[in-house]
Amino acid sequence: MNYRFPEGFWWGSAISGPQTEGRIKDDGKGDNIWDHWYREDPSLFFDQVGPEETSAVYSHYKEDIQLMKATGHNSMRTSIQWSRLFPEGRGDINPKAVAFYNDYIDELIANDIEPFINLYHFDMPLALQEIGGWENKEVVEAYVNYAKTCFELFGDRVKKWFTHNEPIVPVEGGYLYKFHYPAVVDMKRAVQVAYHESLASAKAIKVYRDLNLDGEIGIILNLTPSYPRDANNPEDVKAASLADAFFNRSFLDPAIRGIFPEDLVSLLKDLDYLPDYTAEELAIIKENTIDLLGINYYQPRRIKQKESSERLSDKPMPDDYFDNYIWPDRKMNPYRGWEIYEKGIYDCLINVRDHYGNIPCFISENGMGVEGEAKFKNADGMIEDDYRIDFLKGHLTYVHQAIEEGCNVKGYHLWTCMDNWSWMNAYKNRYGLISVDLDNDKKRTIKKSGYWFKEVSDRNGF
Ligand code: BGP
Repeated sequence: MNYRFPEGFWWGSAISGPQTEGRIKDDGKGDNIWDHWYREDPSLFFDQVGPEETSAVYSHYKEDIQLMKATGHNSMRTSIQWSRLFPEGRGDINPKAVAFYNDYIDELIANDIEPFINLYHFDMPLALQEIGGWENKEVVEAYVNYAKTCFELFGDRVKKWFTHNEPIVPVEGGYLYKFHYPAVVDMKRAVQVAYHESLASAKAIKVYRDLNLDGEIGIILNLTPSYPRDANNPEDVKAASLADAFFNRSFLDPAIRGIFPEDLVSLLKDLDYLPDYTAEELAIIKENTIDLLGINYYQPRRIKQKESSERLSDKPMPDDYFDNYIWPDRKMNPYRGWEIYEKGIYDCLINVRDHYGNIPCFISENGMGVEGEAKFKNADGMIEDDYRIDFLKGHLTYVHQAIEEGCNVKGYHLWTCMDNWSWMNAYKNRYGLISVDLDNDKKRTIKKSGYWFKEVSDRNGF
């Protein structure tokens, strides 16, 4: 074996409630922004597959947990759906949701799979979006109440909590680049949303600590290391650093240091785009930082100084400060259109070691979405996804190196366990260790990578 990981390493995968559970009649779930957006315009979604369907984990979780075992999970992350627990986002609780999550959590634990629970995975309850979603401080309060309810209901058994998954994504998707509802382009509003997400996170952490539960609380951030085209060109370096401020440090700094990055604050101040905030809120953010960081890594960001005069909007946008650069040597995942750069995972970890106090962390998502995987099925009906195994090996080798060099990495979770519904891309790109046959009653079949992953987990290395 070439790469052995530390004792007790977390092996598993991440999923989310809205992408896997599905809805069934009388389950009591309320609408969230995805239910609403799909109803409004199904054509926005690949093959017009919406969020009702997904992989029907709500009714299949018992057999799915057996599949998690069979693919080597000792831990897994999912999210509670806010609109399942509170159909209106606040007010009355849905008792069927409580029963479902209790049973799901108990079943995981009974099968020696530690549940990591995330509270917000892009799924704003519709009733709260109607009053402005993350733009409204009332929604921050509703979120804190939802978080507290989850800690009280499930915190006796769940020991790892996360306040958000990729909080920059609702900012980008909903308020800059139109791939989440409400799909507006307005950087001032985007800044308010981002600020309120950080505030909500800190307030939830405070509530968690006040409850004195025995566990840890963190956040999951998608980090995109920003590489300048030319490291010797100060203009490229400055542009890459601003991209890093917008998309990485905007959440890393408040989550771990309790403050916002100075360069970003001064840029927003110049634009008169600082959010509506109070000194008391800033103190809450300062005092309530995370215990544990989840890092989602998919792709790097390659940046050069602004050269094109093209603007995405007549109002300010992050893209006014940099241009994306296409590295001629890049290796692509052509299906998702993302660069595959294995060393990026190492660079993220070294950055956390050197600039964020080497806080305990883990890889909370990393994976490869591929379209048309059915063509890789062998005679027994198993998908032979050797490309995914190569992808995993490439990234795990760098995770191992980072650990050797002192990074405080506790585990590796792949995106994802079973093929699932990916927002506007629906089921276009498949990421799972296990396939889901949508034409055949959602039949689950372990892929070659699933067996490979089990072996790695059993041996704690490869
Ligand atoms: C991450 C999200 C996941 C998942 C994954 C795959 O950003 O946390 O929810 O969707 O990306 O990306 P995509 O579905 O866009 O291909």
